[in-house]
Amino acid sequence: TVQACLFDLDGVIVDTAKYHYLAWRQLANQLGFDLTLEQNELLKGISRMESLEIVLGIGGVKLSEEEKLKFAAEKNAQYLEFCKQITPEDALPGVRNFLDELKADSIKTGLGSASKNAKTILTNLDMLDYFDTIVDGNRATKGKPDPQVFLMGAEDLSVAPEHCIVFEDAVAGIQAAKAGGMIGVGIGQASVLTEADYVMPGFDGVTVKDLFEKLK
Ligand code: B16
Ligand code: MG
Repeated sequence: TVQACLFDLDGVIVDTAKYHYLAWRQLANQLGFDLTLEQNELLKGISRMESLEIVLGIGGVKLSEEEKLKFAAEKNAQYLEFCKQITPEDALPGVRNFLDELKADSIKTGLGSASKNAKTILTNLDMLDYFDTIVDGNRATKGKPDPQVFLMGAEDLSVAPEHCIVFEDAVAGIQAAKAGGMIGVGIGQASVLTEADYVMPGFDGVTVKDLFEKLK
């Protein structure tokens, strides 16, 4: 039986992936190369500094530690600038309703995000109090695919991992869920999220009852 649902933020609750991409691409361009949408897939669910390493690897650019911190801060400032336009309307279709249904069914909810900006974004969405616990990039020390972020969430909620569903749009996030012994529901394409237990394009029209039936 499912006792808790843990949600990734970027790409599951809100489409901030496009802002991350724009900000990383701007940085890449500044360093003299381009970043494709396909390459951006590699950055989903990955921490800021690890993402920077991947981006620099793509461009074959070597920087000092000091420069890396400077560019990461610049990327984040640019990202936050884009995020200012996020309003409650930007929650992805069906997500709010799904969370309401979970609450009505007394199923606990948590956020498990690699982002250090998670609370800012949830505040812009006016969704901070939709979650019984929030584990973000400020609390977790290990990035996905390490299960830490989700295990901390399950522990906060006092629910055993096998009774948790994780909703994730990133390959690394599904790997984290599975490594933690949880059910991994992919948000996106089955051809990309091959390790997920079940994949759906989003929450639009999805009811808790129907989904739980499908996972049996
Ligand atoms: P920040 P999630 C992740 O969030 C993003 O998918 C990933 O692209 C980003 O690099 C990471 O957060 C860190 O974000 O720079 O805001 O701390 O998908 O785990 O909610
Ligand atoms: Mg994500």
